[in-house]
Amino acid sequence: MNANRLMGAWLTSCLFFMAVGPANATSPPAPGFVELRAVGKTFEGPSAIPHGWTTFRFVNASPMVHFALIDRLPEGVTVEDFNGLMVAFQAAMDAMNSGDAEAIEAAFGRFPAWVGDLARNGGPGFLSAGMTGEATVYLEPGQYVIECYVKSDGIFHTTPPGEGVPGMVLPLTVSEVPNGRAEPSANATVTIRNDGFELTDGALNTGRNTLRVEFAEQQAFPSFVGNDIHIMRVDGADDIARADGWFDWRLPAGLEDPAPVTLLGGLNDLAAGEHGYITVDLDAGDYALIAEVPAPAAAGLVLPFSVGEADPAE
Ligand SMILES: [Cu+2]
Repeated sequence: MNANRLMGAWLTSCLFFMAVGPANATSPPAPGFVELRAVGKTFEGPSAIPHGWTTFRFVNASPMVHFALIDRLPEGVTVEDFNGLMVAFQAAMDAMNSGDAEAIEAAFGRFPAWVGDLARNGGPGFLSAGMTGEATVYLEPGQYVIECYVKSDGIFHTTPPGEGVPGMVLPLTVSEVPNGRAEPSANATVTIRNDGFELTDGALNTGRNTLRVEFAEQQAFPSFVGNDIHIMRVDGADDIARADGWFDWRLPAGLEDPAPVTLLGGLNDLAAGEHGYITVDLDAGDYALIAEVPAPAAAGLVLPFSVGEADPAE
């Protein structure tokens, strides 16, 4: 957009603002709020934001399940380096699908040494097609990427679709400028330990909930994943078992779109001792908290819960 068109757009928005007041749909998000959209297999969102408590309103405007994991890049690692790592992950996945032990070892051997230094900084959890989720985390100034490694036809969304074309990876610079946002308050708290979720304060209800998530412990699985939390609907007796088999990205059907259950968002990994928030609207019904780890039920990282009145027709 050139300068004249920018000025024109600015004037138009000023006139519109004067005409209809602050409720107009073109208002930028309030400080500390970011709108992130999943469109096809790409993210749309800002490239730079101020630092502080930040709510990511994640709009899944695609026909696929997605999530938005925020990684802080280690010092000296570029977004291009990160996209190179995504190529290595796809090679490892392809080798695992072929069952060739030598190829698997070779693929993992090509991972850069810094892969273990990627710092996870939360971000919105798994969200089914067409839904909107909200997660709030504290972001320090730094260079981040937001990634989604759900698979479609065995290909991670993060895998670059062509030379120099990034996959579902959105670079995000968090500046030294503070956003001034106060920390949210919550109506319930869940504490995550390595062997389970525990509701440690308050309760989840029908309607809007803000759930504080305390990462009392964090762990590193061999598949590079750790403790996190996602909210799924439980519509039938087998739903938890179906989800349990889906949450291991190393399996051919693992994290493959579509998910076998409806996913309402969540909060990706934070370090031990840190906390963040999930905001979610719940209808009366049955749900479960579940982690994206291999065999979450056996790991203890599934917690069923219900809200509201039981439907007498069921
Ligand atoms: Cu995705």
